[in-house]
Amino acid sequence: MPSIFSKIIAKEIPADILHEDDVCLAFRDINPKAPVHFLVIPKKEIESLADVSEEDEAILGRCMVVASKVADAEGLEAGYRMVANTREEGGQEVPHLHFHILGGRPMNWPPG
Ligand code: DGP
Repeated sequence: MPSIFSKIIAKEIPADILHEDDVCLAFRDINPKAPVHFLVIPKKEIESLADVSEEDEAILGRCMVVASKVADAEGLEAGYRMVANTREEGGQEVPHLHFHILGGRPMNWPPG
C-alpha cells in the first residue's frame, strides 16, 4: 500500500536524502529525536518488518549496509541505535518498512 514514503521515493515530496541506490533510500527524519536521526527504507513497498519474506533477504542486507555507511558518514563513530518500530504495538506510524538510526547522544535502555 503506498504511503508518504512512496512519495519520497518517487520524489513527489522533498526529503533531505543522504543516500540512494536501486534498492534503498536514506533520508533525515522530519521530526528528529536525536542530533542525528535518519531513516533507511527499502524502495520495495514492504509494510513492516513483520511482513518480510525470504525473498527480501538481499534488500534487508542492503539496508543494513547503507545504515552503517551513512552512520559513518554522519560521524557516529561513538555509536548509534537502529530501531524498526513494527505494527501497532511497536509504535509504527508510517506503513512502509523503515529503520531509524539515531545518534549524537547517549541512548537509554530500555526504550519506552
Ligand atoms: P514510525 O513511528 O517508526 O512509523 O516513524 C515514522 C517516522 O517518519 C517519524 O519519525 C517521522 C518520519 N516522517 C514521517 N513523515 C515524514 C516525511 O514526510 N518526511 C520525512 N523526512 N520524515 C517523515
